[in-house]
Amino acid sequence: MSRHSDLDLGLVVRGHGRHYIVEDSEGQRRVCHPRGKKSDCVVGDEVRWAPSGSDEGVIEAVEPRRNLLFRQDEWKTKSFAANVDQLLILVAVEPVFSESQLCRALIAAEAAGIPSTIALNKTDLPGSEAARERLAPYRAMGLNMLEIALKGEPQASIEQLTPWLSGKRSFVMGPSGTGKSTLINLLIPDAKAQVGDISQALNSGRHTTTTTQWYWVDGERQSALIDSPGFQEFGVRQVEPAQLPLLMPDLRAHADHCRFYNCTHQHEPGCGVRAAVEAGQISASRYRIYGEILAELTAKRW
Ligand SMILES: Nc1nc2c(ncn2[C@@H]2O[C@H](COP(=O)(O)OP(=O)(O)OP(=O)(O)O)[C@@H](O)[C@H]2O)c(=O)[nH]1
Ligand SMILES: [Mg+2]
Ligand SMILES: [Zn+2]
Repeated sequence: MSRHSDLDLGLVVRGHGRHYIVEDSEGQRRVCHPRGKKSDCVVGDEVRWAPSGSDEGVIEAVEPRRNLLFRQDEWKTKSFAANVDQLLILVAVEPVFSESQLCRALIAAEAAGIPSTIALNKTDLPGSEAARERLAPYRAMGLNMLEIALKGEPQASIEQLTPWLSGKRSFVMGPSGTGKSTLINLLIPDAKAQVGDISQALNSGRHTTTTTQWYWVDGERQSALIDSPGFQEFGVRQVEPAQLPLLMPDLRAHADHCRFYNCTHQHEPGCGVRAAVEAGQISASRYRIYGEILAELTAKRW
């Protein structure tokens, strides 16, 4: 038994720089400070905590994690959340999403062992057809895909999402302005997550999300949604170069057919992946993005 196993278990529901909001087993939330200098908990962590002062607490230990979703850029690692059941990657018809970022989010989730769903939001806007076409390779890969429109008449979208969210802890991720906080507010009426108004000029009074935050969907605290700030950069430097094709299901399906067991699918003769690209079984854009990420992972750092 660990030294702290007599302490209460709490759930980290929000991080604020050096302190955290921890929810106890009764659902009460309080500010907690990590013991010592290291503050390496993330939203979703189970922690052992002890009361301090009248209404605060001290985090004494972080319980072992089931999984950890993070990105690793060139110089820093950014943890998103721990112990989540599934990832909802929200993209939108507008702003037009970067396919490279979408691929990277999927790779990070696959590396963490977390299943993903892609939802295309704002299908009420013109341009839906083009967005749908760009997502065709992901549908063909067998990913769970949803199409939603959260503004105006969102009822049909909510009905589509609800069974999928039920009983699960879902992390909602995606570029800025895709509707993550809008979704949270629709499913959790008292969430009051701030929603950005895209009609205003960039950076002038836009209410975009700045911290990752945990919301319970139901009173029994079985289903949770985790809102997160939109990202721009998305490094996957935690991945070994040889692992990369194995984290991309469409490439993985053809990697067994390569002549060389250590094929990088770049220039080698008899490459099953390149043959599949030429045959139209792997999308040209996914293959290009694979090459770009591989170059990043193998580049020398000076
Ligand atoms: N037309 C249309 N607009 C939408 C839809 N869903 C959300 N929006 C609008 O998109 C804008 C951005 O929505 P948010 O929910 O703040 O986006 P977010 O993903 O939380 O953005 P960040 O917090 O910056 O990451 C707001 O003006 C919403 O009203 C939709 O289905 N259709
Ligand atoms: Mg937001
Ligand atoms: Zn190959």
